[in-house]
Amino acid sequence: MALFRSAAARLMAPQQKVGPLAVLSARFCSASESTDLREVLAHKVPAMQSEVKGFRKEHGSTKVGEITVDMMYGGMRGIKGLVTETSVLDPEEGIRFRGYSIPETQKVLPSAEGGEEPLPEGIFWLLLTGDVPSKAQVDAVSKEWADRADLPPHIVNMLNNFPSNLHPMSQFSAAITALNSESQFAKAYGDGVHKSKYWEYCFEDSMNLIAKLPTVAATIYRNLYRDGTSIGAIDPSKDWSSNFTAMLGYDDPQFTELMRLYLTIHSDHEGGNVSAHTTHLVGSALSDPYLSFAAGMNGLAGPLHGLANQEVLVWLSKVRAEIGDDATEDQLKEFIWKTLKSGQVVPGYGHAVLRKTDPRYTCQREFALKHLPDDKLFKLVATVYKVVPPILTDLGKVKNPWPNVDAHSGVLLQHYGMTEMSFYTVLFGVSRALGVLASLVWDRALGLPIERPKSMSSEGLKKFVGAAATAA
Ligand code: CMX
Repeated sequence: MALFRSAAARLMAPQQKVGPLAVLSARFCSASESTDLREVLAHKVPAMQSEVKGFRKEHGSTKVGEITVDMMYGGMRGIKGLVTETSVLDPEEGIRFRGYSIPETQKVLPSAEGGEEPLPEGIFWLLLTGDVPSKAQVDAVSKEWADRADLPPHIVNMLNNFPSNLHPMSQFSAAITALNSESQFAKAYGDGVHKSKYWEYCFEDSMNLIAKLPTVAATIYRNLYRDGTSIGAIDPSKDWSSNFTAMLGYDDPQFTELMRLYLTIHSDHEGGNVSAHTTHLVGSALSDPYLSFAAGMNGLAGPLHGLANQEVLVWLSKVRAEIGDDATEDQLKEFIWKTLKSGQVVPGYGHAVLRKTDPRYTCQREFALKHLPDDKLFKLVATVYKVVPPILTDLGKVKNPWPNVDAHSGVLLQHYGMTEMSFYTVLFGVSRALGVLASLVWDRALGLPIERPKSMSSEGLKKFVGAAATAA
């Protein structure tokens, strides 16, 4: 079905294009070469709208699964209840961004001059349009984001007045909420814009918000960890990550390369994870993109989701404090059992969907093997990778004993001097904007309605399945 055919397949086999899509792609060839992302998208939206309309007309009542009582009590695990165009997560293989695996993404997306890692501007283009962008298209996005990066004074004042004991994620989310003073979507809605135009305002807000996130994040970082020193001016000739690392106060080009990789791979993980689902849910009430994304960030700030990258470093620091840098496998095993017996999870391990090592972990490990093979903390992380999965498997209840993305990100950041672990989830958040806001634009383009699943009480559910009434 054309709707679900991957972009990779489309690009790799252009001769196989048939039917209306072939005609459309030929007709819009010049549009697809445009460096104006909004224009490229404007050509795709009507085609996708009519494709979805036709698909729903023909297959709208086709069943896609069944719901069990356990799924309802069990965090809706496995329920297929959302449509997300930007990426799909396979339990065995991991994430595919518009059809591309992580290694493929690293290969096909443009990189910076002299660099090897993909530019996050490219993943945003890919997630939003389904097309691999050219270097000229990616450069145009870098320029647009640099032009839109300034913060209004009330946000700077707000950030400068937060107490230093307010967690960076709370500061990040609060600033994003307050940025909705700039929302073109909210203004257009208030002015009575026609709903067919919602996606255009959602796109503008998303571009502005993404552009401003590094400035917000760097201001938080400088206030908390660098005595409030100035973030400096944005350089319009630099890419998004270069400007970000410069604002944070780092000048090592390898750290900027790491940031490009980091911001690319954390961007999207299909639609059901807490940050993506929350952004989508809140957006479905036509809350503007700032409010929707801030809500998603409050979910990312949970220790079972994005905050796990901070938790991993806290946990590793405890290992180092208690056992030292050169922990043996036996010492580690003992420490892990102690963690489990005290009723805590091993952070960075397990996943609600994945059933193998997260390819986002693997690609960060490859980066470490290439650039910091002798780093002591990396060696510790590598030993933890050997020791944890058999123990979690022995527990008997953990569905996925393998590491996720958060098990590896902190060690890389530490190597380049970013030791402030409570800031790590903010970096995750800056990246996550690329995926969830690309999805939000499509939500509005496809006219998805307010989300409102049905809930039941235990009593009602028991009656429904014919179980005995509650003893109480
Ligand atoms: N350590 C110890 N126990 C774990 C575990 C871990 N890493 N992962 C799962 N379990 C336990 C669960 O707590 C659950 O125990 P109970 O039945 O006693 O409640 C049991 O194993 C079954 O859980 P599951 O079905 O395997 O996992 P879920 O889908 O419920 O949860 C996740 C997934 C990620 C929340 C869980 O694996 C976890 O808590 N991991 C550690 C935190 C973490 O790394 N989170 C980051 C995930 C990636 C991200 O979103 O950024």
